[in-house]
Amino acid sequence: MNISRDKISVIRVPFGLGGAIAGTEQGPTSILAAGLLDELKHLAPHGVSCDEVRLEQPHRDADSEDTNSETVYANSGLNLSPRSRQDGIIKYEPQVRAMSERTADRVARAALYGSFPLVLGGDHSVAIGTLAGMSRVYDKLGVIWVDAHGDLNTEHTSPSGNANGMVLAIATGLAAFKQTDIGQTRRLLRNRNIVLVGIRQLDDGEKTLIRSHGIHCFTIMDIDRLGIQEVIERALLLAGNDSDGIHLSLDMDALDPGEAPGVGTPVHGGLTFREARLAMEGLAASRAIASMDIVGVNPLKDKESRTSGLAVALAAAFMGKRIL
Ligand code: NNH
Ligand code: MN
Ligand code: MN
Ligand code: MN
Repeated sequence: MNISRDKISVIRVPFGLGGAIAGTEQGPTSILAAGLLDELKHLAPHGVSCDEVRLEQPHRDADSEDTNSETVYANSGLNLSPRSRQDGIIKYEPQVRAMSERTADRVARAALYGSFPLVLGGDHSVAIGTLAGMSRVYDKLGVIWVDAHGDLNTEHTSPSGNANGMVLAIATGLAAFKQTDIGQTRRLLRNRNIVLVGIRQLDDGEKTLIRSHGIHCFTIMDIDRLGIQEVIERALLLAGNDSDGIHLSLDMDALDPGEAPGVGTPVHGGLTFREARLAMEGLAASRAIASMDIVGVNPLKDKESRTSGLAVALAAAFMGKRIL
């Protein structure tokens, strides 16, 4: 695989209804304000385009009770108040579907024209759209999922009902919400080409699923033991095995909240910026990555725009910026 990044399509998806708290819908604006396009201009010889997926209802109702889930998650993944969850429900499902369908169209169009899709979220549910769009163009897509969380809940195992925790269950056909519902015609992701990296908070249903479905998972402790470079090399082999391209999904909560505090669901003990940058360089060097999304920046929690600044630095490192 030798996939070009000479031309980049930045696709802004200002959608936050898939996450626990409001604010993430402002992620694209804050990442652009932190200077993304200036960096990319120097790195993409055939140019950078930037446009936005239009959404009808990207925001919460003012009287929404969703903020509940935030405190719940900060403490533990399990101890949930009853009203934050209803079995079998995906919160804001119609909005999530509409957003993912439009995102998929935009991503597929960029990929078909040989432009590298760089999707800016938004909460992680925007990746439902990226994966659906990429799977229209690539027959055998692999995924490297850099995150504190597994995002493998179905609508039945989810402790929150939030779509951002269900993306990979949807993309692999385990959830009731199917990729075919949003215009995907080709095969689904194969479990053995899914690789999670940086994981440190899994719900019980997710643990069971990872074990029973052969999904690869490098926890933060695996990174401590092996080193990030080795983990990335292994991840590329696993995600790339019999694949024709790999989607890289970067949830900024993979980083340690000490360095990247501006995320919806912070979990302590995360990647350092140095590890994340080395990961980006290693991933870029393989030329197997066909698309990327950067999600989870919540400007309302991002004092001094630290997290959006790191998102820009990581995107630039991935696109080829080097210290020397
Ligand atoms: N696992 C939890 C859930 O299903 C939290 C998911 N939140 C994330 N995922 N930020 O990356 O709701
Ligand atoms: Mn059901
Ligand atoms: Mn995530
Ligand atoms: Mn996460």
